[in-house]
Amino acid sequence: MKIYFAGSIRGGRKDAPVYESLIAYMSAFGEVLTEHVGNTSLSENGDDGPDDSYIYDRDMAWLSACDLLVAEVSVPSLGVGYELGYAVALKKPVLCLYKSESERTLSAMIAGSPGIRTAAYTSIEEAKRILAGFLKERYPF
Ligand code: 6K6
Repeated sequence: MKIYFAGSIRGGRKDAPVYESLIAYMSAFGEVLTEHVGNTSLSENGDDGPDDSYIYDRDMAWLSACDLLVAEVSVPSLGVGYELGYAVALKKPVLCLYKSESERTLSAMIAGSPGIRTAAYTSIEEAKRILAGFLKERYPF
């Protein structure tokens, strides 16, 4: 199973440790194509990395190749929103996780999309349980 994980980079790296932990958990179920999203030493700017058109082309190729997309959307990100819309257009199964304590209300374009399953969580353990249910539903082991 090829899993595309989406999380904020230039939108802000506050939740990078959460992404890291979710990616480590999902790696037991399949291949996470976008492991770098959980790299806690990645800066918001990425000036020392590959250029933007290289990143876009590579990520779009991974998005086309993935079996499903999981996003953590507590920190709003333009890139994650773009990826979500693209994955829905490709009819990929999509799960969006967000922290229930978040002071923001999830965008209606995410919460209202019939192609996106959304789930709030209060702890990493709960997020992992939701993830396991979503992944096993599609790929029973
Ligand atoms: C490192 C630091 C900043 O930029 C980098 C290298 N950039 C990226 N590398 C890989 N994927 C990226 C990069 N920038 C954005 N993405 C994709 O968009 C990821 O798959 C994330 O899910 C999403 C984050 O978008 P922004 O708008 O928060 O950056």
